[in-house]
Amino acid sequence: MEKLKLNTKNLSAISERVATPKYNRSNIKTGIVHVGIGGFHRAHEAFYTDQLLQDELVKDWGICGVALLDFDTKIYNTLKEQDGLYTLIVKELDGTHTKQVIGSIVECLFAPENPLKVIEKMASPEVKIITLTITEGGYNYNEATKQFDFTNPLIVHDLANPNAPKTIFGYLTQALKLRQERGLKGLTIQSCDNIQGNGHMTQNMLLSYVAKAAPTLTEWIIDNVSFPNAMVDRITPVTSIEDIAHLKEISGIDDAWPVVCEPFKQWVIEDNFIEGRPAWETVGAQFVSNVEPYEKMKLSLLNAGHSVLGLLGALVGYNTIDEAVNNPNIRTFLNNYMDVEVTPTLGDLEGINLSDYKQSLLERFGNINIKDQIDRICSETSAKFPIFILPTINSQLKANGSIKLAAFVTAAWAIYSLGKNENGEPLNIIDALKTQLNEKAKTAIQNPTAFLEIDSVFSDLNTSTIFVNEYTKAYQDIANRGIEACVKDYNNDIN
Ligand code: CS2
Repeated sequence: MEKLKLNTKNLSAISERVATPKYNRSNIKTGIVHVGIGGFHRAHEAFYTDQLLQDELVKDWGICGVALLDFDTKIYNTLKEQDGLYTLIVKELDGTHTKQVIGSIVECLFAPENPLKVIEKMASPEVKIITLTITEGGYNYNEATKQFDFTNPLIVHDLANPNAPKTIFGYLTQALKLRQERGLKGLTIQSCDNIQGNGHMTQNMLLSYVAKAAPTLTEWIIDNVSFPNAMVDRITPVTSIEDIAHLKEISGIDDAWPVVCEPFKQWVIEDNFIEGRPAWETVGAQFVSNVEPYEKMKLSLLNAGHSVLGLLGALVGYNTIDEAVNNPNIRTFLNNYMDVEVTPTLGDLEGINLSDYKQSLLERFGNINIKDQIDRICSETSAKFPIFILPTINSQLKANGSIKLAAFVTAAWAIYSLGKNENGEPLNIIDALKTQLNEKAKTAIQNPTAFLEIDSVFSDLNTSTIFVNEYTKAYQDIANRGIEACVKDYNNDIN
């Protein structure tokens, strides 16, 4: 089969092999600027929007994808080369692949190359929404101080160089300033990151920055910009070399960076869009007035569940999440964690059957076709832990509930941070705090609580005697007997 490079020119030939956009992309206006064009955005929002654009009446909601960091050069160059097109490969439970070319990213910008172009785009009148996937750590929130971190050197840089910013806060502030100066309308800034109250977080962090960078803008933002909260969900592993080769081999499509994901998808959004929004509900998103319970459920069951499987599985020597969840002892441990420690913290979840939800998570985690990388799941645990696991521990401590299993996972993380699994093989740790975590982990060999001293992660958790005792016991136990033997005992204790 002739290999076709993915680009606009070849699209009609490609449409004979896989589904392609039915709409004329050159007629679509940019209504959304999206920052962070990694796999998740392309499997989720860009997918929903592509579905929406199939309706010939919808023309105003094309996406301009912005690559914010130097690190994003590769994805920017790839998308530019491919005219914003990429293949989405859904790995179904039965092992088949559903492929389609997504066309909703109609333009792309590389912020480090031309910051003013990005600011102008965000300030342009046709843009009504700026969406973000900038990762949990990207919000610059410090768990210890519960405030915006002004000590971050990139923030110091942005305050001194407003026209050549490096962070999202610098960009948003300049763009909103232009909108205000030009008498334009405001817009919606919508986070698509895994954070409880992600809209509130975005608003609070932006307003903290603006109070220093452009204080006269504060009132205008309060009156003219909305920040909906949202729960986003679709498991999107890192694309592998094999995925790229397979697409080329089977479908003859030469796509330098396709996206692979699971079939499941969910997007629950607070309906709070000050300048209008796409009718994403027509393609499966849910608009609700209060998204908080959905977010809490997803973060503390799915995302925390991932961390449990990732940290325990990494120590045992597994590479993928399905291997970890298909180990019956680890699976039972996760089940117990969800039932005994998380469920009591969730409160009332109207309209949701929690046991079905938990069951569906086990199935999704166990999808052997996905091969979601444990390295991906454990990456940036220092930013994930305060969002995915700490709230459960805090609620349980307050209610005198069990925190034993969460303490065990924390201890596993401390041992993981030493950098080797239980077979003595090196772990590929990816974390902004990697050095600090490793130093504390080494001290923890003698004094386990040293690990809990990283207050930007644990806040004041080390002042809870109950937690510290359970954690120390778990630490010593794992260090002496290994994960699997301990997990079995923990499971027996509960059952
Ligand atoms: C994962 C998420 O990063 C993580 O630790 O839990 O990326 C997860 O796959 C997505 O949130 C699924 O919606």
